[in-house]
Amino acid sequence: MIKNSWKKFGVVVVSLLALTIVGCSSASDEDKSTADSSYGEQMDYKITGIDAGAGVVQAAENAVTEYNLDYTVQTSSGAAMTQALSDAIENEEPIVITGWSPHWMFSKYDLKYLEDPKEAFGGAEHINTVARLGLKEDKPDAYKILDQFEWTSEDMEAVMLKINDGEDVKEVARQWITDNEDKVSKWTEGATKVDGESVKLAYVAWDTEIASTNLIGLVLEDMGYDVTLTQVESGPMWASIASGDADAIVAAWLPGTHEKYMADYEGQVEDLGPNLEGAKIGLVVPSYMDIDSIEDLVK
Ligand code: PBE
Repeated sequence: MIKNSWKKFGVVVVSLLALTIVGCSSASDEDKSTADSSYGEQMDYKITGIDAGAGVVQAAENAVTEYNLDYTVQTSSGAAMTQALSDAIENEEPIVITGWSPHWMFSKYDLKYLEDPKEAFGGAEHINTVARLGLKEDKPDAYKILDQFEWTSEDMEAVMLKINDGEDVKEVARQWITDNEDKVSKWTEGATKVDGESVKLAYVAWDTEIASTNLIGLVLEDMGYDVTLTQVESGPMWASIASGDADAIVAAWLPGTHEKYMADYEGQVEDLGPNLEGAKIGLVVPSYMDIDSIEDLVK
């Protein structure tokens, strides 16, 4: 209201009080640039994403279309994304990232998922172990261990946090195995130790998969396997179990995130079921941001 009356007043006295009017118009610009209306500008209309092959990036691109957002999804890597998040939080600046759980970032920072009424990011996810065809016959003990591998979001987050704190991945995995003998012994139950047979696991450098793949790799090593962990991109990871170049992955996010990969390789891989329940993907923002839903990004 004040703005309007000043505007009208300004029109009347424009020739006499030019300087005053200049002052007023800049004040009204300031009024406009509060809270959510300026978030888009401050973020350059960018959603900070990870690698292009990630399902969460694909889902974010779908969300941009479905919610008619004026944003682009900037691809980079998991490490670059969490660095951008940390920088933004340090300066209390707005940022929207392609997030997922479990993840150490929820313990380290005060964050929230943006509500997703159109379900562009799907619902509850689980992480499955998927093997190449024939692994059961070729390496029955490795197959058994991989098949019996399951843990919780809390387990995984604890491992992720320590790795993020800078501890050596192998040492963190070793410590977890020592502290969780009861769980690990269930994974190896009924499996016989081997003498240096090879097992190849493929994974992507997502923090979740760095944790799980290193952990199960070490369990297999303890059972006598000669384990190779190969870090690749998302597409090649899936291709490697279909071609038989890798024996297994513990990184299949289903039913939504890797739906397309799973469909592409139907009949060419063997799904051993969930190793973790209660996973989730979505757009994540610092809690100090004054928005709650993806729909709020439209403004
Ligand atoms: N993630 C972590 C992956 C799966 C594991 C959510 C970043 C993805 O989006 O494909």
